[in-house]
Amino acid sequence: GTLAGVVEYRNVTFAYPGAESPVLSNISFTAQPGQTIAIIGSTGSGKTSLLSLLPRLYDPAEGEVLLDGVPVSRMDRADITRRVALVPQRPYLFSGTIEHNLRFGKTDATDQELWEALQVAQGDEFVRAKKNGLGSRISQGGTNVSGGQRQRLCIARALVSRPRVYLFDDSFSALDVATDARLRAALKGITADATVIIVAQRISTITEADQILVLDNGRIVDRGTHQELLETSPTYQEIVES
Ligand code: DGT
Ligand code: MG
Repeated sequence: GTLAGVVEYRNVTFAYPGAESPVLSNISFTAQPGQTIAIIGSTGSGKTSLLSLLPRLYDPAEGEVLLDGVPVSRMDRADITRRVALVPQRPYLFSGTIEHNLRFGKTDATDQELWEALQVAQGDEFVRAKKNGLGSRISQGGTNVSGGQRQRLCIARALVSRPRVYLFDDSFSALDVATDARLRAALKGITADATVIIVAQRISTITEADQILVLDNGRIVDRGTHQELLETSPTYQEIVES
């Protein structure tokens, strides 16, 4: 079908190589195209580890991660990368121009596509303000742009690649609340029929998610909408109040 991008985690347990105890235990959920699934939980609860299994940065010890019904363990990484864009928690920029960084996942993207992605990511203004615009140089690791600017460029890079599945690992935390809200509103249009999985710290980022998974010590302890969780989940209430 045209709406590919179904993500399913089926009884997934995962331990880092050499580690004794698993950081994820029996994780099961499904994310459908058009949906936004949010993952929330305290630091070290396993959010980044959970995301890392879809692009196969690691493979689970037990259970399966499926993309459109096919275990990712049977897909090659290039194929997954075409369909899944991960915006990592520590967004990384290469030395080279902004343009080079944005075209990473789709070398034939037009300038217009780059500017559209930047606009959605709330990064067009600061790029436009630079003397060389898209041709401005980024130093290795992106140390000559701010943390928030780096995040926006990495979000724009993901948008340029037009994936079926977006994974945002805490990608909005360096943005102020107003920019975060503007970015997510703009994102809605461009990701409308994609599958979006968002790890977040800030409750306001995820109140509109179709489903929120509450992670605690590597387990999904509660799941539901914001309203449902407010009524049923003590762990969620604690996070809201913190
Ligand atoms: P955050 O980003 O601070 O909110 O925390 P999470 O929820 O993203 O947690 P995560 O998945 O980074 O870490 C979960 C656990 O796994 C935590 O005990 C640290 C451990 N861990 C994370 N990355 C690695 C790794 O590369 N190697 C090993 N051995 N352990 C790791
Ligand atoms: Mg993390």
